[in-house]
Parts: sequence; C-alpha cells; structure tokens
Amino acid sequence: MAGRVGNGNSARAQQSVEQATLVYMLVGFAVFLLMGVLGLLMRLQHAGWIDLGPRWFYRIMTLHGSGMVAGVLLASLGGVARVIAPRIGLSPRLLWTAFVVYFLGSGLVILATLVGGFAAGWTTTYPLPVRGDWPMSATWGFLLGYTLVAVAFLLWCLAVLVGALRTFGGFGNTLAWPVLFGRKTERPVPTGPELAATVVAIDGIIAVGAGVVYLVPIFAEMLGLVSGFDVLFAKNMLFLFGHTLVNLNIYLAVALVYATLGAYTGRTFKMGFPVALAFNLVIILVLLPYFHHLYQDFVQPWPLHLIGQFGSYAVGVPAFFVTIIGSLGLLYGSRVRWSAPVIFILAGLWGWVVGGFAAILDGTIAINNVMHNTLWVPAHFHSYYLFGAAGFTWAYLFHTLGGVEGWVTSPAARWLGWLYAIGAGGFVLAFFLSGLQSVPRRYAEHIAAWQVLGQVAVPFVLLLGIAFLGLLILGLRAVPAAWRAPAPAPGSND
Ligand code: HEM
Ligand SMILES: [Cu+2]
Repeated sequence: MAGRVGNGNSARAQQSVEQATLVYMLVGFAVFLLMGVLGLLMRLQHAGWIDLGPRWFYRIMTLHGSGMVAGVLLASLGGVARVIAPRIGLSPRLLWTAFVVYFLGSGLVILATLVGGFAAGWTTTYPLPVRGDWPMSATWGFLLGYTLVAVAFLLWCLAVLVGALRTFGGFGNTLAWPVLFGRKTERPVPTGPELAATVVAIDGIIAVGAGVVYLVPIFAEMLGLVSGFDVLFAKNMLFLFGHTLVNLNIYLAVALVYATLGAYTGRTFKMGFPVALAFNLVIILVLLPYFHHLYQDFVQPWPLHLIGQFGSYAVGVPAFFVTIIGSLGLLYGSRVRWSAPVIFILAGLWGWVVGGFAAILDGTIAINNVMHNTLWVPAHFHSYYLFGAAGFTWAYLFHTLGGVEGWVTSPAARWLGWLYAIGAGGFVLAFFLSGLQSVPRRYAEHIAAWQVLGQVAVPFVLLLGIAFLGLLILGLRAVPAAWRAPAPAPGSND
C-alpha cells in the first residue's frame, strides 16, 4: 500500500514504526535470554553446585532483577506500539529516540553492576544505594541508568497519550466512556489494546513521577546538598514507582494477548462494556496495592496497610476476569490453530492465575507476617512475570515473526512451546515449595536443607533454556523478512 495510512503517517513512516517496534522486541528478547542465564547461575548457587561468593551473587541478583524488568518492559512497549500504531499516529522518530535513551540507561545499569560492583537489589531501597562498599560512581551509574530508562518510558507514555487523544478526541472518548455509559458517538471507539495502552500511559506518567520524587533526594544527598530525608516517605514513593511499573507491564502484555489470540482463532476480541469497565477501574486500582510492600514498616499509618490489603484484592478482579474469560471465550469452540503463540498464551493464563492467587495470599497482612521475604515472593512474581508479562509478549513476538501460517505452527515450534510451559512451571513450583519451607529470599548462601529444591529447579531452568534457544533458531530466520516488509497489524484489524 502506498501513500498514507489511517493515522496520517506516510507508508514510509509506518514502516519505520514497525521496524523500531521490531527492534524493541528483539532487543528485549535478547536481554531476557541473557538475564535468564544469570537466573540460572543464582539457582545453581542455591543448589550448592557453584560458588559465586556473596559479592557476585548480589551483583548478579541486582542486574538480573533490573535487567529482566527493563528487558521485558521494552519488548512489551514495542509490541503494543506496533499493535496500536495503525490507528494511533506514533512518531517513528520519537520511538527511535526513546529506544536510544532506554539503551543508554540499560548500558549504565550493566556497567554499574558488573564493573562498578553495585549490588543493592533491583529495588535499591534507601539507604542501601549510598551505604554499600562499592564506589559512589557505581551508585551514580545505576541511578542515572534508571533515570534514563524512566525518561524513555515517559516518552512512550506521552506519545501514546497524545496520539490517542488526537485519534479519539478528548479523555472520555479515549477511555471508551461512550461504551461504558451507553452513549452514541461519531468518533471511533478504542479497541481493547488501544484502551489498555492509554491506561498504561496514564498510570505510567504517575509512576515515573513517583520515581523522580524517590531519586531526587538521593541525588541531593550524594551531592552533599542534604544530609537526610523522610525515609518512610521515600519508601512509599519507591514502591509506588516500582510496584506500579511492573504491574503496568502485565496490562501491556494483556493487550498483546488480545492482538494475538484473535489471529489464531479467527475471532476478534470485542470492545464491550466489561472491557471498558475493567480498564477504567484499573486506572485507579493499580495505584493502591503498592502499600503491601510496607506491611512490615510498623511506623506506616495503619489505614494505609488496609488500603494495601484491599487494593491488592481488588486490582486482580477486573483485568483477571476480562482477560481470562475473554481469552477462553475466544478459544471455546473455535477452530484454533495450535501454534507456539497459542501455547504460550494458554500457559501464560495458567501462570497468571497461579501467580495472582499467590500474590493475593501474600498481600494479606496476617499471611505476609509469615511469608514476607521468603522465596514465596519471587515465586509469585516469577509466575505472572515469566508466564504472563514475558510469555504473552513472546507470544506476540513469535506471531509477528511467524504469521498465522508460518513456522510457529510447525510441530517443532509447538513442542518447544510445551517444553517452555513445563520448564517454567517446574521452575516456579520449586520457588513456591521453597517459600513454603520458609527459605529466605535474597540469600547468597543456602543451608543444606534448602538446597534440594534449588537442585530440583535447575533441570527445569535448563528445559526453559532449550525451549527458548530452539524458538530463537526457528524465529531468527524470519527476522529479515519481517524487517523488510513488516506484516500488517494482526488481531483487531484483520
Ligand atoms: C528465565 C528464568 C528465570 C530464572 C532462572 C530466575 C531466577 C531468579 C532467582 C534465582 C532469583 C533470586 C531469588 C532470591 O534468592 O531472592 C531471581 C530474582 C528476581 N528475578 Fe528472576 N528468574 C527468571 C526470570 C525472571 C523474569 C522473567 C523476571 C521479570 C521479568 C525476573 C525478575 C526477577 C526479579 C525482579 C528478582 C528480584 C531481584 C532482587 O531481589 O533484587 N526473573 N530470579
Ligand atoms: Cu507489589
């Protein structure tokens, strides 16, 4: 097709958008693979089979956590931008700029941990970043790296919000209120992925704001401008940023489920009242559960603890039901084309439910008093991250590279899909069982009684490795074609 596409982008600009988003996904995937190797190293250490020493364990843990979060988020941002770009005019230049800023930020984080020795964990809870035995330059590098990543994410959010407001006209229409309140409108109504992207953009801007409030006093302290600040307030801002950021990644991934599943079932995900209601509720609800990270801070005013508990319960409900019932509805009775993306999505729905329930348990104050900082916590977030946020995103990536008729439906790709599901399942189950055994999280040394479950986990992680390497080999061959002639956006538009 020559000339202009629906969003006013020229065909050339649209191609550049699709190339940029492909790069987001591929780089995100590469980061995911490398960070997975670091995860394997940590589990080998827990098994007692290698000895990294505490210094390297915590560097690796810090890089693995921040790198995984950044890598998967990058890929999801790219995927969603690709899905929504045909109708929401996204500037290719802005997407490429955000990518470069993101890349520089991630590079600083890698240098700060691997070379500088920064090891305060991905959350960098104050005062750890300024009290470690690594040089101050490492802390600077790490925190500036985070700042750049946050700036790039902010650019993406602003681009999506401005583009959506222009396409749909006004906040009400952009948030699908005509659907919500049964009003008629002349303007187009957002699809599920478009609405999800807008909601992420709004909350993303709030989260980045909180991140700035957290970082500025630390920078000021490092510059000698202030000697201290309210640590409890800082921790609130830290988790308003960190918790919200990782949660938003899940909603981006949900948008990718909508876009992918339709292509393999021959049905479209309908934008109706439940979807509109769910995502409008999420705008507020996603900001409440972060208080569950502060249950052990007894000086926190107790009503906030309660908000944390009930916010944790509430946030799951809307997106859960809409996505799970919606996806199963698409699958039920359809002639689904079995393929790696569909298997990833099915496994992802399973992991999402399991991880979600485990999170709700841990979000309950009485249970948190027991489970806090055990491996139960990594167990639940790895479930919905590895299966959900990452798995859904890779489903869309493979779909982008494979198309409905392509390599993704081959027997090899389907086998690798199941291998992934088994590997990821065994790996997170070993985490859960370790949590039940009260094995602490973030311990470099595990006593003999804890090592068994670490040893159980390792073969499953290796299965994961085989699955992803296989899919990488199959998928890489499709990259040149996807780069030259990007496929039209799937799902809602075809
Ligand atoms: C690919 C397979 C993966 C393996 C083998 C793995 C392994 C691990 C291990 C062993 C830990 C340390 C647990 C502890 O002792 O506290 C950990 C922590 C963590 N992982 Fe993973 N992981 C994997 C995937 C992921 C994914 C997909 C994400 C997110 C997108 C992720 C994010 C994190 C985070 C945020 C931490 C916490 C770091 C910290 O405490 O500062 N991991 N992982
Ligand atoms: Cu949280």
